[in-house]
Amino acid sequence: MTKSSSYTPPRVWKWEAENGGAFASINRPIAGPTHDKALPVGKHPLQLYSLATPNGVKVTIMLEELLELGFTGAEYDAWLIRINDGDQFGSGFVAVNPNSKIPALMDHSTATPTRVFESGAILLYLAEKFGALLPADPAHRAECLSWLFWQMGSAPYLGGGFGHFYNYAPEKFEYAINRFTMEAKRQLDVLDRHLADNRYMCGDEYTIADIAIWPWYGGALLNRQYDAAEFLDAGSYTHAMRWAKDIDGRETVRRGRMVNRVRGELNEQLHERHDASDFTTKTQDKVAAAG
Ligand SMILES: N[C@@H](CCC(=O)N[C@@H](CS)C(=O)NCC(=O)O)C(=O)O
Repeated sequence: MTKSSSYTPPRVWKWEAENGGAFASINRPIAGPTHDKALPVGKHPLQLYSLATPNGVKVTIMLEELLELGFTGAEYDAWLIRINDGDQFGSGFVAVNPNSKIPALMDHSTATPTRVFESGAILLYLAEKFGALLPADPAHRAECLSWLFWQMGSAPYLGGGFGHFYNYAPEKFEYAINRFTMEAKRQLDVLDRHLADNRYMCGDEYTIADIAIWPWYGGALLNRQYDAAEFLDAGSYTHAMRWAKDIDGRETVRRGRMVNRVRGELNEQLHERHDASDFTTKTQDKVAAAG
């Protein structure tokens, strides 16, 4: 047991100061825009406003998968939203997502433009729009949606719970790390047991369930998040690891991970994507070389 904190909560909490930690400067207890700023609109029907976090790359992987399958209507412009600079609080962004979080999508191919926010809703919207990556028969569709919504409910414990306290919090709180490590490992075991009998989350078919789950849980297993693979004993989840590596080998995933990425190797960063050729001509190393 860790010793109890000396902090006694006041009767009514007040927003007085940043509370420390990696994202302290953008955390606010109120919603709504902080400034006026219109969003740019490009030439394609789909306009994505995002950043290459696990929630963001779900959508860019989905769009790259759809394009690879030949759905030209899935062409998109991807605009960079720098959440550490507060771009998500601009009036234009808040009009697309009142929750001020990436990813957010506008579909201009509909009679009046359609806004979609929440990564799970965006995946489902795109799967239904193009009739792809979501099984058609009711039983498989139910299984796929069950895992999609499992991800939406589970990942906040991995990211906001485990990742936050293991990596981002200003201090290492043993109670919080233990609590969320317990849950993160339980979730990895859920995946591992399921993937022992299934190639993908919904059997033999690669679907939006894989696209939703992989960036979070594949990312943790492949040590791309929180530098915690050893701490979580990632190698012991052999079936989930096999699945994580399998999906990591997809060319569509490689491309999807590059879009709106602002960290890591320059040749893996494509800050904005407006055309398929941008992957070879406009990565950040080429931008830097061009001066
Ligand atoms: N449930 C949402 C979560 C989105 C989310 O948390 N986005 C983060 C980045 S991964 C964000 O935009 N954070 C900015 C902020 O909290 O101000 C989804 O799946 O779309």
